[in-house]
Amino acid sequence: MQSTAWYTSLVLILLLSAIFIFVLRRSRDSGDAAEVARRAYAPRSKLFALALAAGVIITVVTLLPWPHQLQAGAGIDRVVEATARQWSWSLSEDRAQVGERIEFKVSSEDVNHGFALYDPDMQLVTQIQAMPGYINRLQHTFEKPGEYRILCLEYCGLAHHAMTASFTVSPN
Ligand SMILES: [Cu+2]
Repeated sequence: MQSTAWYTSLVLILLLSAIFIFVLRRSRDSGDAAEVARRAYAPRSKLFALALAAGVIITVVTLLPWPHQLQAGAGIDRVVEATARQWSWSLSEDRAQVGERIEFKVSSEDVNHGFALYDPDMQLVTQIQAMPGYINRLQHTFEKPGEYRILCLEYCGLAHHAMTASFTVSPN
């Protein structure tokens, strides 16, 4: 993506430079400054309309896949409230099905904790901060069934290591 943007910029810079040099050369050839200006400015309104149309089209096309819909809660199949406290998790639900879009609403009753979701192989899948006074939303779609673990990922006191819960994902 970055190399595409880089090459596109490079091509546009070269094109602009060529136009600039072309106009500069033309203005030297002719002594009539008004005529040169007229010829140079004539394509401007067309170019402006073209740039405007391109701008609108590019904006619409690139904004469509943004996750605004998801942030507004659309497309969520199941909401799980996950509340942290020293030193345990309380989950409003502890199971889901493969393919469901889950939204974890994560909060804390006391200090900062870390809500970390591990798959059955104990690989970190996703995580978010659990903070008192805030509800942090974490969306995830489980792709494989099994017994997932929720661990605290933020040191929160003596029994931090014991702060675990399980979350079961069944095949659909
Ligand atoms: Cu902790």
